Amino acid sequence: MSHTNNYDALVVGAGFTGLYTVFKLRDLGLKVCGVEAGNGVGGTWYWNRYPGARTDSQSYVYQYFFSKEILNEWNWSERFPSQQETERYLNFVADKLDLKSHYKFGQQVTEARYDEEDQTWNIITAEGMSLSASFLVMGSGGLTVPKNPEVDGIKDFQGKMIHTSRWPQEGLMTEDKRVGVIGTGATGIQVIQSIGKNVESLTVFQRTANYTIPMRNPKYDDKKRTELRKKYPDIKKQRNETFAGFSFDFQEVPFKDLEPPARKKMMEKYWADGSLSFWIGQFPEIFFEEEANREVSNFVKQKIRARINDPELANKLIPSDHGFGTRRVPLENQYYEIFNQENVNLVDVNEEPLQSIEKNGIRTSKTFYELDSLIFATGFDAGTGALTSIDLYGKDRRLLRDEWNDKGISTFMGLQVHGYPNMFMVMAPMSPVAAFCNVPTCVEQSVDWISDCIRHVRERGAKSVEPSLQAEQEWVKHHDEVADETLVSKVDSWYTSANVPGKMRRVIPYCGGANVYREHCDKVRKGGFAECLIS
Ligand code: NA7
Repeated sequence: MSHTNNYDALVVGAGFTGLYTVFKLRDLGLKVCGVEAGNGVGGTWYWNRYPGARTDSQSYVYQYFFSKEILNEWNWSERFPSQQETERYLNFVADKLDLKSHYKFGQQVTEARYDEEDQTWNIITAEGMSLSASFLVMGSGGLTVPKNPEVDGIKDFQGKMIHTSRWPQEGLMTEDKRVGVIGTGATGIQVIQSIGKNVESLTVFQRTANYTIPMRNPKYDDKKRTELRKKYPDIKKQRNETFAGFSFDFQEVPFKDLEPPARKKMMEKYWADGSLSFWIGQFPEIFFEEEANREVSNFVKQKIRARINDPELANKLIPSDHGFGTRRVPLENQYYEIFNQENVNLVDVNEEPLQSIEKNGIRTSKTFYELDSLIFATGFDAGTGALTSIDLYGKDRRLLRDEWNDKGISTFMGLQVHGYPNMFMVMAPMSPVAAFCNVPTCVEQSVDWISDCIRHVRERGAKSVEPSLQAEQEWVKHHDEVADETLVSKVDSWYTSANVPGKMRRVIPYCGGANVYREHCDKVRKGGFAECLIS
């Protein structure tokens, strides 16, 4: 085992969070080491290389805004960039800022342990590396640990079987094959619409139908890019001031003040935009009021129905057990048209439960589906997975996994945990970036806060910082109160931890808005981190 003990900060992950953290902490004068399980930078955009993977955020907001140079030099080719383009962008940033030289790649962290005497964090990787530093920043992502379906016989399947987030670098041939896809969330939808045209047959196993919005994804030319660049100062400001960190915010006229035809007109306008603005940029009432939610849900249902030839099939593809926007709304591109093809079959696993995976297919309660390839688009142990899948020990040998299992998830603004001094997290539970924020917006905000906190501690000549138990409990209370008011909290999804059997139910993302969250964080910073125990 190799030992290297003289870092000031360890940063786990080389995605949007990790890269910016390494940059910021290096700028602060810290000796920083990044540790990444993958063999390159990208995080989510390194791992999720399944067919059709792309962002659901517009490229002009889904990027870093801290560097004018990067904003000026990087040229997006379309409104919603693909995985490949986003991965290239993050490589461009890492090369431009010379961040890769700070990383140890191909190192999977398995343990992080706080040594109270030395006030240092020690981490161990599966590959046998051991590192230590005063500060630990977990930039390991909110959707990192894949969750396979709970079906017997997974190991028996003899064809190609893969979780979407572990797609091989060299690709996976699905052309002219009999392919099964389990899962119809944001990922399943992108896979299905991408491979559906070229496979011999596609069997989609659906547990919950989702609402979707048709993506409008024009290509960008130099003229368009110049036009967008002129808007970057405004967009930067808007990102910081809006509910979800986008360049749009909820429209201001209350739902009830508009007559139904005016509401319909409004919905058509947002629908035509082909972005998430229909969800988190239109009527905020959809998150709180059943009636408003029903009307918007019905609008979307009609849109979906109009595209499906067979009315019975439409009934299956239209959500019936939750309202619009209470789960993550994916953007789609010709998703429903795929189901009009003869070689595509939709299996509702509520009517026809999955019984077993066998050597050459899937058995349901009704029949057997022969398959050459099986794709799990079954999501992640969201929010907590990256933190609880490793042995993360704080003070008094507390294991985070056990604490969160026994007492429930608890964090201070999703950034710190009491009892885990000098550890910071981004995209962790109880921050908006866990789901209700355009990722780079909230990543920059959170990392700036972390870097200010570390600077503050060092300037005071202190060595250790953690939130007080009281501050953490107050945040949890506030988080829960805000969440309980929403319709989101009443629906099963990864937002409510309901997708992982046995996981304690709790809303994962902060639902009060990225803008309001920013104000909370700023207040703590301006108050000299009085909510923290610094020694
Ligand atoms: P999601 O949104 O968690 O979707 C996972 C899908 O897999 C969803 O349709 C699940 O049904 C389905 N699933 C999971 N387990 C099973 C079993 N055992 N049987 C049948 N179906 C199952 O993950 P994604 O990867 O699509 O998206 C994650 C986020 O990435 C997304 O929100 C974006 O922000 C990017 P369920 O809905 O639980 O009934």
